[in-house]
Amino acid sequence: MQITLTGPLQSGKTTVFNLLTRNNPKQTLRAGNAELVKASSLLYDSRLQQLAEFFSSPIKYIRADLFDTPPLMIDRLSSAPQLQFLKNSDLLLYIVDAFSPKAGDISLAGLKQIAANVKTEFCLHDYLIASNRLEKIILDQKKIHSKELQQEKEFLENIKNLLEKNQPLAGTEFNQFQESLVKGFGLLSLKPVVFIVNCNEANFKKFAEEQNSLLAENFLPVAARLEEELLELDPEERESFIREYDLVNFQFFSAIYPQLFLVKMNLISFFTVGEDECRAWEIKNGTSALLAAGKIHSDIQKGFIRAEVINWRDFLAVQSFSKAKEKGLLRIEGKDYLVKDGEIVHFRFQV
Ligand SMILES: Nc1nc2c(ncn2[C@@H]2O[C@H](COP(=O)(O)OP(=O)(O)O)[C@@H](O)[C@H]2O)c(=O)[nH]1
Ligand SMILES: [Mg+2]
Repeated sequence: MQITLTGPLQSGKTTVFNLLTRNNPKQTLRAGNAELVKASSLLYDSRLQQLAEFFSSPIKYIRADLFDTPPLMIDRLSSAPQLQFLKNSDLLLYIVDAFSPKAGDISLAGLKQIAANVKTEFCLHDYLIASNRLEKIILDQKKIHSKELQQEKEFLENIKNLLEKNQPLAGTEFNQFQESLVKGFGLLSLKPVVFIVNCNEANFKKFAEEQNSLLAENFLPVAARLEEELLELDPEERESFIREYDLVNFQFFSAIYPQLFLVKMNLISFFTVGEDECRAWEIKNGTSALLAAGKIHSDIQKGFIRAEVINWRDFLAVQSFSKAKEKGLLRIEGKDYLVKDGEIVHFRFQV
C-alpha cells in the first residue's frame, strides 16, 4: 500500500509526513529524477486495540508505506520529476497550507478552489494521454482492422468526452478490458486524493466546527505542528493544554486518518485474534473468504475448508467464541462469502 504526500513547496508535507510516520526509520530513495523519503505508518484501529486488550495479546496494525516527495508545481504537472511515482501510488495526500501568513484565514471556498485546480490539472493531464493514444489508434486503423482497436477507440472517445468536461474518471465503472487499458495509461484523475489541510490554531478551530462538511469534500483538517507538540506532553498536560486552547472536538489525527485512508482506497479490514497476536489485514472491499485467507498465507487459501466469522463488537459483547456460537453470532461461511469490514475471521484449513 503506497500513500504519497504531495503538494506545493512549504505546504507542510514533511511536517505531516513526520507526524504520520513518527519515529519509524526513514529511507531516502530515488524514483527517476525525484528524491523521495519512505517510512511506514501504522494504521491505528481502536477496534483492534479493544480486541488485543481482551486477549492481552500483542497487536499488529496494518502498515502503510508513506512517501514524502519534492514540491509539486501543479500547473507544470507534466514535467514533474515525481509524476510517474504519483501515478503508481494507491492514494495521494495533497497537503494544503492553512498555517502560514500567506494562507491567512483561508475559507472552505478557498480550499475548494485549490481542490478544483488540482482536479482540472489531473483531468487535463489525462485528456492529453487519451487524445494522443486516440490519434495513434486512428493512424493504426488505416493499416490494421481489429475489433480490439475499435473497442479501445470507442472507450478512449468516451473518457476523452468526460475529461473534456473536467470530469475525473474516479468512480467510473470499467469492464475487464477497459480496466487493463486504463492500467497502462497511467491516468491521474482516477486516483483517490485526500486534501490534508495543515492549519494553524485559528484555522483549525474554524475548520473543526465544520469538520463533517470538510470531510465530505475530502478535506481533512489537521494542525500538524500543534499535534506534534501535544504528542510530546504527558496525558494530563495534554488535557489541560486542549482545554486551555479551547480546541473543541479535538481528535488526534492518528485516530481519524487510518479509517479515512482505507475507505478512499476501497479497502476494508478484517481481524485475526488470539492470545498470541491480534492482527488487522486489509483487503479490497468485496473480497471472498477464499482470497482473504490467501492474504494471510497461500497454504490457508489452498487448504481452505471454511471461515468462522463474527463481527468484532458482537464478539466483545459475549466475550467467548462458544457463547457466540450458541447465540448464532458466530457464522460458518464458505469460500465465496464476502468478508465485511470489522469482522473477526478464523479460517479452518487443511494442508
Ligand atoms: N506554524 C506552523 N508552521 C508549520 C506547520 N507545518 C509546517 N510548518 C513550517 O513550515 C515550513 C515548511 O514545512 P515543511 O513541512 O518543510 O513543508 P514542505 O516543503 O511541504 O515539506 C517549516 O518551517 C515548518 O516548520 C504548522 O502546522 N504550523
Ligand atoms: Mg519537504
